[in-house]
Amino acid sequence: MKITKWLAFAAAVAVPAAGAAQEVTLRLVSAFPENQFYVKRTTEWIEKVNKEGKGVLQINFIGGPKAIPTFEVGNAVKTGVVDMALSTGAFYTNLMPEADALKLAEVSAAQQRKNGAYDLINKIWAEKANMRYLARVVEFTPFHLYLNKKIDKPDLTGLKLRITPVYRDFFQALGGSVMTTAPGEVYTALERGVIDGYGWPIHALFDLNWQEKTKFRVDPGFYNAEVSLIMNLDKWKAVPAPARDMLERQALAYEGQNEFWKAYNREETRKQAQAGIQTIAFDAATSRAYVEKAKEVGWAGAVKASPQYGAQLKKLLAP
Ligand code: 173
Repeated sequence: MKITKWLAFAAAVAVPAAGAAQEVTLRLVSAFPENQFYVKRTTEWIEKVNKEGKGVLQINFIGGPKAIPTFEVGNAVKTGVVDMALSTGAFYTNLMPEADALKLAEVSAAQQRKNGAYDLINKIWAEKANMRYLARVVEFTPFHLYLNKKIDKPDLTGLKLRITPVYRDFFQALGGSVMTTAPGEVYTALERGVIDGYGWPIHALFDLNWQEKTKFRVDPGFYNAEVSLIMNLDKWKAVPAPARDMLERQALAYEGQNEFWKAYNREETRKQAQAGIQTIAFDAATSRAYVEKAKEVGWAGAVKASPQYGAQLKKLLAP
């Protein structure tokens, strides 16, 4: 062997032997805009992972929808263009309709890990989207209908509403016309008067300044907003065990913070009132029927879209 060749060979084998090459770096994108609080929470989590994961696991935050558009993030994870994402299922129903069913969960993420829902989710996510579902980092958070026109009953006839798949069946069942947009396009749609309202969680209005363009919130809320960390399944399998264990532990710890949302949501509700957003409330019977309708059309849609898994998901997520 020539000396130069030998040196190259020695360098190639020496690196793994020294252990340095075992550190794994994963690339993560957010399907939500970078100025959203979800992203701040996630980048703080990443900082913690990177501090504790030196030599084992590092996560590299690539960016938000400017890097990969909201509704393309799921496919980017599926195909391995990126390793991980922060997203909600509604943004990747193009890959599998089941993704949107997580909004219908009535049991907590912690309970889902115990009752088999988490395992079922991982079976479906692996089979249909080549994904590992790591952790749910938003829950205990209802969605609401926000409006700029007043209504006095749950009739959305004549109203044009911005949606994602989360709200489609429900708002249409109430007579509304709908158009799908990513969160990043809502402000402009409100400003131009293209829409009369939109679906959104009780929180995170202020992140995107929508309070400036919003007159009413309809109460009560419905469903259970879901935002999760997902990962490319091939990458998940390829990562060395120490890094994978650490990732699993750190993701679980992030999910374990979800109680946080309860107090945060109370505070956001108060801030909305302070910002002049008026509430539209129905009487008790109408409110009950409104929430029941949301649930009924939600599950009907989920079961219709997935004859294979819809009923199983319902049994474990909303027993
Ligand atoms: O309205 C949305 O963009 C949406 O579907 C969603 C889902 C979870 C959290 C926040 C928004």
